[in-house]
Amino acid sequence: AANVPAAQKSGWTSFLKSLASFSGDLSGLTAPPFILSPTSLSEFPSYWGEPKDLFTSIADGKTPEDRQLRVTKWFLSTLSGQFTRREKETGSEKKPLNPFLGEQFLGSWDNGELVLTVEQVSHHPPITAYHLENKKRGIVFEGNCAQKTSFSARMISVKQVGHGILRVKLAYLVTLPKLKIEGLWTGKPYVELTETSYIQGSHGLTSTIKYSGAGWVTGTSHSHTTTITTGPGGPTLYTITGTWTGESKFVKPSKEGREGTVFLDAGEEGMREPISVKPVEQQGEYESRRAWKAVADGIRSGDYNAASVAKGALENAERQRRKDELANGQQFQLRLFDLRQNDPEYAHLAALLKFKPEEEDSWILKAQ
Ligand code: 0T9
Repeated sequence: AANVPAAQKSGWTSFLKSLASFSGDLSGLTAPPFILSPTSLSEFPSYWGEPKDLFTSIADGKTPEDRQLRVTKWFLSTLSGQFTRREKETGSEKKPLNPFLGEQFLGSWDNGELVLTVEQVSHHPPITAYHLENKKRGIVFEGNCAQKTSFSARMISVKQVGHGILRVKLAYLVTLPKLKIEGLWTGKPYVELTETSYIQGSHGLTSTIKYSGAGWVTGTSHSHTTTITTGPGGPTLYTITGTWTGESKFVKPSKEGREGTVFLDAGEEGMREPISVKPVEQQGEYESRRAWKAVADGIRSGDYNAASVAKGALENAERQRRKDELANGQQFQLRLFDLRQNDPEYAHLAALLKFKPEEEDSWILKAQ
């Protein structure tokens, strides 16, 4: 494990051992300091809003086909933020902070025109709900995300549970890709995407995104081939292939002489803008960066003892809150979202996709 600091080698080895005998929710596992991130998982939905201009311009789509292409382009352009940002900036994927129940992450782009609202709606298992909206343009992306992790063949496999629904005149169901965390043995974990995710429009068009990476012999990392068809398994209107970190082009079969032209350059400078968040002093008590400040400061400055003391204090306070709620016979109340079971819009879109949702995915969280 060449990338593990000498003093943390045994910690890393025992972390990998604990992984091997573990499946389900990794968030509770204790990992050595060098792999800890000062950022809470509740901040991750901001990746959906970072390509803010591509998101907002979905509303300019003239036809169902035009909009399907725009939704697909925006989705693909979020992926490098979601899955390679930490590795690019710090040299490896890191273990994010595990959000507490009711934790909030609030921020915006374009002086408050595009607004993100996030609430941690479950702690065990961790589930995050998010709502991204540009009111002026009449466009909303709302959803929930959770993960199911397992360990096999020297890597962590992560199945994302949850989905997003995008509304702009019509509705789009966005399913989430599976991921693998590789590079564990060398102490430099990184994410690769696998299998397939979909974008199903209520008008019937389907985007099917097939992910692939660098294999033993061939293949380029972070690759995808996306088709836009008239429904699942229907005739292909467009085929797009490339990498979700760089360029993607239209290839055969595609319409209107688009073949060979560039669809998206996800590596373009400035296409993803980080979210703006209030200074910590002005944040509410449940907001992520305020609540985790002492922990994050400790991780950033290398004072892991301070980080772990602060983390323990936060976790104990949370445990006490749950105990008090139980003793008083009251349940924790979500502050920003409502849980709705059996959302009919989701059921309709999932049926168009011929997709059988798992039970834990059949509900949706709506902003209050
Ligand atoms: C939703 C995203 C998700 C969250 C992260 C698996 C992971 C937690 C979930 C799926 C976002 O929209 C997209 C990106 C990255 C995902 C994280 C990558 C990761 O490693 C963590 C897990 C829980 C770990 O921290 C594993 C332990 C660590 C040693 C690996 C670096």
